[in-house]
Amino acid sequence: MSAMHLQARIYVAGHHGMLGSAIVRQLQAQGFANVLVRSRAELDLSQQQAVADFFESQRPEIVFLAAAKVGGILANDQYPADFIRENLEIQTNVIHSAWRFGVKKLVFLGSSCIYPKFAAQPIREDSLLTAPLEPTNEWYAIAKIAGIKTCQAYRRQHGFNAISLMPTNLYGPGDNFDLNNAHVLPALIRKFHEAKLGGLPQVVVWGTGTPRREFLHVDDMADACLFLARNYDAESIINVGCGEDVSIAELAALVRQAVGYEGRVVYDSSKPDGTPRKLLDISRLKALGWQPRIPLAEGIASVYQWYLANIERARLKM
Ligand code: GFB
Repeated sequence: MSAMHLQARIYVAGHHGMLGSAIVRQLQAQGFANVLVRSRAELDLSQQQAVADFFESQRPEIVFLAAAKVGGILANDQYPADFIRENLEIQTNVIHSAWRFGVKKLVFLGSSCIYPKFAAQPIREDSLLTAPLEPTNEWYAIAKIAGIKTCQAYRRQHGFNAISLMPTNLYGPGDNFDLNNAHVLPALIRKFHEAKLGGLPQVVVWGTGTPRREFLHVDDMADACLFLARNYDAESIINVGCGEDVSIAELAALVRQAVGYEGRVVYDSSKPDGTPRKLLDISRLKALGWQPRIPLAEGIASVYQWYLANIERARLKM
């Protein structure tokens, strides 16, 4: 029987984050009865002993490791020490304690930025570590690559059943709308919304508008996480995406339309473009029988509605 049965004790690390909270919603919707969560105040995942104590006392059987320090292109570029250290600490502590205290399956969440900056498109799993990374986020990427290798090493040496999923750029309810460290999609929702309200003549989009990105709704990602926890048991990483990308200019047009803004879009090429293209090859995932459900335009419209309804509690700092 799969370890993923409805009574299994399932720990979601990072349940306040956009992906962690979507995984919790998905587990509850599918009838899992024993979902464990801890806030950062209750359990600081950077503290090795605290993490060990938690695993020893709670004995989860399944772990979704969605806790991470994440951010958009500028935050990655500005805080390299935080991105590499916090991610290394969190994942090392959780993976080690999960193995030590008998977890039956661990699902590690990586990122598509682990692939080389100029990887052949769409990006296959075997292009990992074949060429240099994109400099703006190499610190985060190196930490995530170390997480993948940690999972593989524990599988080889200890027979630990850890799998590593590589999501494309995610978006959805609970996203970060702070313009200093948001990813592009929530940043544009906020910029167009505030320009509409303020009657501003133009919205500034960073970079040249030509980079291409693939966007997956976080509810689709959470669904894929549960699907792969049930159906995937291998050392190799596996990509999770929707198989289609858009240019940043096309994305801006979609968000502009969803928000109903009528002014101009201008580009600030003093801001970095980052990787020119990041489209994942999802043929391995498709072959297992999974596919996404939420089209991009529909997803953007629903996130805009979420933003409007949650403007008070959305993360808006700047
Ligand atoms: O989403 P984003 O910050 O991350 O930026 P990456 C994607 C593209 O959108 C870049 C442009 O070309 C940005 O220059 N962009 C345009 C903007 N306007 C904006 C804006 O207002 N805010 C932001 N943030 N971007 C991240 C990595 O790379 O992707 C992380 O830094 C992680 O490590 C994440 O892997 C998924 O796709 O370039």
